[in-house]
Amino acid sequence: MTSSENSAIKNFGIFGHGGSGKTTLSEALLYATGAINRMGDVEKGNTTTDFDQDEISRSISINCALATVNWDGTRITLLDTPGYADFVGDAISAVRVVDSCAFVVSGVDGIEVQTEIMWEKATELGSPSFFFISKLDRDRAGFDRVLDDIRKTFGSNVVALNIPIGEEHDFRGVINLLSGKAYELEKVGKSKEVPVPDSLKDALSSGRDRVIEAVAESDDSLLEKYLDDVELSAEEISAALSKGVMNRSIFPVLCGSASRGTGIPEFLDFVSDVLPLPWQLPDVVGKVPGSDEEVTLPRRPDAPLSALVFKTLADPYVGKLTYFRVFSGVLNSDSTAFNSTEGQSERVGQLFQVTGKDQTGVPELGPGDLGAVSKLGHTSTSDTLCDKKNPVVLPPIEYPAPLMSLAVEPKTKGDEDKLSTALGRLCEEDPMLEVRRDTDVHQTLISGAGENHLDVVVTKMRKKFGVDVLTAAPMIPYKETIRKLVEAQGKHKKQTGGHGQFGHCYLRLEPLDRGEGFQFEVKIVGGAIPRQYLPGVEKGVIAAMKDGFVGGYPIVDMKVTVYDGSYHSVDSSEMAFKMAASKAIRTAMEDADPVILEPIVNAQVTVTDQFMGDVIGDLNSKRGRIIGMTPKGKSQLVQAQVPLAEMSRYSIDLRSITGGRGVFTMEFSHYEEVPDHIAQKIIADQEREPEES
Ligand SMILES: Nc1nc2c(ncn2[C@@H]2O[C@H](COP(=O)(O)OP(=O)(O)OP(=O)(O)O)[C@@H](O)[C@H]2O)c(=O)[nH]1
Ligand SMILES: [Mg+2]
Repeated sequence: MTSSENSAIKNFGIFGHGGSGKTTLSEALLYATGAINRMGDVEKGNTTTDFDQDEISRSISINCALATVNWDGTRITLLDTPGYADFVGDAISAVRVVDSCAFVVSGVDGIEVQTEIMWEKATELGSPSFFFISKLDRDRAGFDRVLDDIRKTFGSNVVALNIPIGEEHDFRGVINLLSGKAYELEKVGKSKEVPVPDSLKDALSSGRDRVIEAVAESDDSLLEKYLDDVELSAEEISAALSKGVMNRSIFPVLCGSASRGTGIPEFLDFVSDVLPLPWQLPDVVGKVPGSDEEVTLPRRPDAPLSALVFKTLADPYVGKLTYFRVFSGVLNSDSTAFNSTEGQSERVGQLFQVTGKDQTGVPELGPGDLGAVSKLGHTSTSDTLCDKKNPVVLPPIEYPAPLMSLAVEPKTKGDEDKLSTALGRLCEEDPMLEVRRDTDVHQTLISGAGENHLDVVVTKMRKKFGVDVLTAAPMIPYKETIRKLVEAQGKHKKQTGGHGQFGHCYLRLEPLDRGEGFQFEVKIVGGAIPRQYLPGVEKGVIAAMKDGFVGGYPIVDMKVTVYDGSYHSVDSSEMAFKMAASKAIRTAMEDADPVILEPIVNAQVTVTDQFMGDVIGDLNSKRGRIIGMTPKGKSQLVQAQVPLAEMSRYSIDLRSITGGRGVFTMEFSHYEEVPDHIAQKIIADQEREPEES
């Protein structure tokens, strides 16, 4: 293997909605190139790129997975990505590190949300993109209908390069519109040339006209010839097609059936003939570490190294495996690299080319290569590896904020350390997972993209790290406060044989503004309470405030003044004053008009106009206050303040209102009083729920 510019290297990622057929397409491509000698099936759990146990048991992709194959002298690396929204993190990593994007669209279901979401990412990055209409062998599959759908959604420069021969169960091959040749499936992944069926001759000629028109339009010199009715040569067309794909003025459409293998050799021909080579793409742009100065690097082997880590597998037995893509320069096995994100040198051992779970040792990886290395000490996902003498940091991968949280605790007492080790490892390999300790409610919270994501995390903790956990909805950190100035006294007096106990104080409680916390003031005159007992008073106040009054939530935003009291020269102690102060607080609370406070979040919801009304209606029903609506591209950004308690399942609600087309973020804003009827419900729920979940 070599990274010279003379050898053809191509890479692309496969994106699309959940279940559109990406993994089956990957498998068919592997089979057709001879990389595997038996075609696996997602449902049987034996495909190359869905090798993880959780993927096998759920029959969906959860991780992005690599495969490197050879076709017609071109080394092709493909990256199969997950399509379900809960696992979008790995698709977002993948789109950053591939040169081109293949979008798989089901020939039955057409364009679905996740395809649009990933299309936007590819557009932001300027990645050459094309489509594969899959599952054409299925009942109710319709090539023309779906092609139309793609054109309507993504624009008029979407052009079919292949059209199908036959429909549904009779679907048997494709016609290449440019060569005008027809191919039928001979056996899986292998086709033979056949005469163009008479019934498709018109479609071939009009389809071909369309391609040539699109190609001519993408190139000024060709357009002139075209308008002058000069016939364009095959070479001119093919060169202009490649250029048009590279600069995103043409989005080709291919088609087939991955499970039967139809259209697969034609797909591979397209990849090796049309997609850009890594060094044809614009230079990589990064920054000098710790500065805003830009660095540009040509995507060539003789340039300084730049590579981006896009995935980390933290296997408790095999150790850590780091997946990266080389953009410029060459990384050699048994060398060193500089992690410019962390400012640490890394010893690099054996480099691997990866296909599914199999690794093949290689001496080097160069521009356009995606591979892996094990046992890096300081490197995590999104880090840049480079040459220490020419340091550069590539822009980090940006993941969406987590949308849903769960509280977790180990089933077995004493497993707390094991739990935190497992969560630490899982965070290393999963950029969409966040873990934090909520000290208000004493819970460990895991946050992720949705229910299924968190379910996979919990399953991994059990199967990979041997920690069984109990999960619960996160507790809402309610607080309490008072609304009236009150005064009260508390006396603690006990005569038990010898030494007695005596403490006595008068306290004044005053409400403070939201967020002001707790203030304590001493206004004792004439030594009514000797100085050494005052810390006892403050401790008693703090202890009683922690215990709460209405619902057992900590009392906040209150000023307490101790202004009088009495003592006993023998029986008084700090402890006795502590007891007295706690008692005074409890008595005072009775009359202080106490109330429960709840956290309010700022929520930002981005949706298209059609869902605005429903989203706002739903936020209103959640006791939300809409505070703004701003246009944001084709969508609207709705800003609202909503009680956190109403938002715990918002990712699910928003998904069902918008069919997955809405996104949201939220962060804590402030505390507000809970309305009476809600407060009663909080207290009732609390009484019903046992302590342990
Ligand atoms: N008939 C037919 N079924 C297909 C074809 N491609 C995929 N399928 C089936 O469609 C289902 C989903 O296929 P996958 O390849 O797992 O789809 P995916 O896009 O990888 O799904 P995620 O990775 O989970 O997003 C499986 O049951 C496949 O067997 C096809 O060309 N024809
Ligand atoms: Mg898949």
